[in-house]
Amino acid sequence: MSVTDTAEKIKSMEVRGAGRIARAAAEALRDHAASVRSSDVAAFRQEMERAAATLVATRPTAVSLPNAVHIVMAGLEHASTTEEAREGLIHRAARFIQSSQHAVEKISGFGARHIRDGDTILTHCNSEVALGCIIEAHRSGKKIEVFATEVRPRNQGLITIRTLNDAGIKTNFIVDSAVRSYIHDVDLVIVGADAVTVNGAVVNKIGTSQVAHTAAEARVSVLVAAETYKFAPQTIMGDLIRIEEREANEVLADEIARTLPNVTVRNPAFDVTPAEYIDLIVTEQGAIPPQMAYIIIREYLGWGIEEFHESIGIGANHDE
Ligand code: RI2
Repeated sequence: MSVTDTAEKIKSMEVRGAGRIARAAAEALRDHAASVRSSDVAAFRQEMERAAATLVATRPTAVSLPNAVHIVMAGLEHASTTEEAREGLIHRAARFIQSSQHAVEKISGFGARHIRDGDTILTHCNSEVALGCIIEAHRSGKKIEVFATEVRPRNQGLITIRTLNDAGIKTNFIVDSAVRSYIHDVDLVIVGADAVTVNGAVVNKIGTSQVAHTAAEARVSVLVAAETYKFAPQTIMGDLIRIEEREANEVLADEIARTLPNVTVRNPAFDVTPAEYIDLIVTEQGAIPPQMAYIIIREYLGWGIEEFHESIGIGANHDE
């Protein structure tokens, strides 16, 4: 798919979910690299940077998107010919897509081990990896039941219940505001993540922090399933994750809004759950307490650290 089409589909949420967005961006860069005709390496690089910027600008919150783009674009400046630049980029894109899929499988296996036979799990929104854990537990023969929220305003819960239904998992579908009414029937909350910050806070679909707060009050564990490329290196440097605020008409139809001139619709797509409400983050490298987020950023997203060191004058080759 072209860069423009991919960007459009990510913006409109036809392609959605932090992992899927990341893979779609890598695919678009790969296809674009294959089609750019320029034989001048500087012009090729410039064109790829333009494409990368178009993709990154589509949705501001899921760091999987800029992380994926960064991984695919890395080293482009060292290529001396267009062919070398093209081949390198196509190779990195393919490797990213493959390792992203592999990470989903690994997290599903690790996460499933935290689910016990007879457990009831609550999930919010539609997370490929969170569902992977639940489905893997079911596949391994554990008898489980799920509560899935509706997820206003985009109703991603509908995708979740279809997937759970097709997997043959007993599922209860509830409105978002019913979480506290059922939390005592729940043994474990599992959600995905759009971003994990250096202090272990998890940015995920709006309502996740209410779910986690409710779970903490009821002493129900909260598990976050997140690939390492959802951790945000820029938060080391103090940058905040921007919470996307989407169109008002996702919440209230324009014709009704027009009759209510004193009403402003607010529609943040994500919220922040502090580390203290999270028991574990399950990554493809294993499960960590959220307070260890810095280690993941340092070990697996080292480029963020290098940039940090450069920014404070330690130098890019500092080897810690
Ligand atoms: P996976 C989604 O965002 C949801 O917030 C979900 O929890 C998160 O991405 C992670 O999804 P949106 O694109 O990568 O629906 O686990 O706004 O599939």
